[in-house]
Amino acid sequence: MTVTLPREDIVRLCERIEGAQTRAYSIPKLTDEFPDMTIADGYAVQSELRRRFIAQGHRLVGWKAGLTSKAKMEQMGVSVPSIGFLTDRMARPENSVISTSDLVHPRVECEVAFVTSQELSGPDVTAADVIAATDYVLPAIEVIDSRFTGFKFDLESVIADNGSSARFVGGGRARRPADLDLRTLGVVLELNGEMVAMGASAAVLGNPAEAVAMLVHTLHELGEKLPAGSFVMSGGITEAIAVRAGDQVIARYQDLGSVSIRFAE
Ligand code: 0L1
Ligand code: MG
Repeated sequence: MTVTLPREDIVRLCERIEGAQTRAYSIPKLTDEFPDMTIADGYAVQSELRRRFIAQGHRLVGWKAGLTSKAKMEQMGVSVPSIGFLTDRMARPENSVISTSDLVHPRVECEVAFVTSQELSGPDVTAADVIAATDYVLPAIEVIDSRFTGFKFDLESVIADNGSSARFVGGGRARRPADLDLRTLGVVLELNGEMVAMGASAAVLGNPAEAVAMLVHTLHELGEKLPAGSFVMSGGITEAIAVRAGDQVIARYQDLGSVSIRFAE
């Protein structure tokens, strides 16, 4: 990956993203000002954001794969998956109330999360390696929140915005991956008691473990590894659904139980 922007611009763009994320306002996509920005530039901005958050005391707890299903790629008009980092400040307990006043325009996604027991690294990691290195999988809801005006962006900008990461909630029933067929897990997403989306886990690159392998490959390109004990979100099974204050969301998974959250101002 080739970073083309000078460090000064990477830092300036990171400050723009950090302001929008921490004070919940929308900004134009970064490529409006830097049309030649590359995916590597996007990851350089994301890495600078991670460095700053860690320096401020946030703890890195894992990573997320994004844009890993056809539904998501079509919804957002991109053709390549992305990765982003997860910190303790983004985690929320199951059944909790998530505040919308510190988010711009939140959406929810149903995902399968992996908790690893061994380090994963390198360009050749396979889905089988991921499964062997996974302690357990559990159902999760990701709350994404693009900071770009109208939720409109391109891959370079959204990678800089840490893949729209905002909040994540794990819950339900944790299972050993060897006891499940990770390709055929069904999920139904309910918003205020009505089904709004459904799908099967194969929507995520054929098998969510493939998305985790892709994430490890991207980390390798960035000079990083996935440490043991990481919490990894493998990507939305369905398209993302917009939520607002007052909404109740339940994701019901086959074999993994359910996860619910509420939204309030
Ligand atoms: O988790 C995701 O798939 C989100 C990736 C970024 C694109 C978006 O905000 O929808
Ligand atoms: Mg997601």
